Amino acid sequence: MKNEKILVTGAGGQLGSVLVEALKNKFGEDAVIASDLNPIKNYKGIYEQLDVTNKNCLEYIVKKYKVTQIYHLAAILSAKGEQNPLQTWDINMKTLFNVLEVSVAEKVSKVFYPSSIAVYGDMAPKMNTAQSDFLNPSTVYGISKASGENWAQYYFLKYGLDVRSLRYPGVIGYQSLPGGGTTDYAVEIYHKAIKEENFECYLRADAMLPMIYMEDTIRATLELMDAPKESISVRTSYNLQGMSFTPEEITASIQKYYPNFKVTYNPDFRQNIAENWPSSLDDHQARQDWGWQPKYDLDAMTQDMLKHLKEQYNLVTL
Ligand code: AKB
Repeated sequence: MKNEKILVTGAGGQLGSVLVEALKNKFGEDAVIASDLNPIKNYKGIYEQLDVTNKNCLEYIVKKYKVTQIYHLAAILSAKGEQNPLQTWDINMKTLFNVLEVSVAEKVSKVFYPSSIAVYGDMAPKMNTAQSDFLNPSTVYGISKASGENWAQYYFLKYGLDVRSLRYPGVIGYQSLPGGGTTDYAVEIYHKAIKEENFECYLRADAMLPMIYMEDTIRATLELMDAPKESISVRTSYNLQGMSFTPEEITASIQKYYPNFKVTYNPDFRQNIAENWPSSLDDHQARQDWGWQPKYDLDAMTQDMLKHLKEQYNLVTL
């Protein structure tokens, strides 16, 4: 294995905080530079405070560590993004352009750029939405991701920059809390169940969305980044499906362990966002090109989430 130096932006976030640990396990402590806008509480390892909208700072860090790979996770997500659309566009695009430009200039060998199911809108079929289905995103986050994917492809075609990307569904994990997304309810609901509190869901009971367990998410990301360059046929972003469920179905899955757990429904603006997203994705291209195969379905995820959250909350394990 070549001597990699891997910069992760947004390393304090829901996915970043888990990904940096996986990268450290794979490449070694000294190979990973975690960066975030804010200090990461209790982080052990190399850390740099970094505002990725500042190109000079990014360039300084890339040069300082002779960075060979960047995982660019810093972004404003779907629900939070709607509070200030122009600022969201600005931040999401500026950070991406800085990463792409600095990567070309400093000969970074691989870049990971997360996209999202939010790239789809009401013109795409709901079920088994295909890789190539029409993209008419309804949120500024979705617009920035749809544009970002195409810019990623542009930098690959024009400069040969090896940018790879996944369209993440809602990510669910016990290790960290999400922030600002439409799919966040599917993490919060487990915490409420464990604490034996009721949960008020901001989506409708039947709002089916594609989701994925954290362990599968991390594995998919590393498998994509490990795949031989020749096998990557999609240079915009790969559809990635883990599982699909509604709030009603995740509740039923939790109630197998917590029969008294109660959920009420009070849909807000996030329901409109969810309505424009696919219910499930066709990810055969990822399966075909680099062997993608999810391991967790809803019940397997519930069992694992509850087991780990119980440990975190110091309760008796399942
Ligand atoms: C969000 O809800 O905004 C994200 C996503 C699906 O990209 N979790």
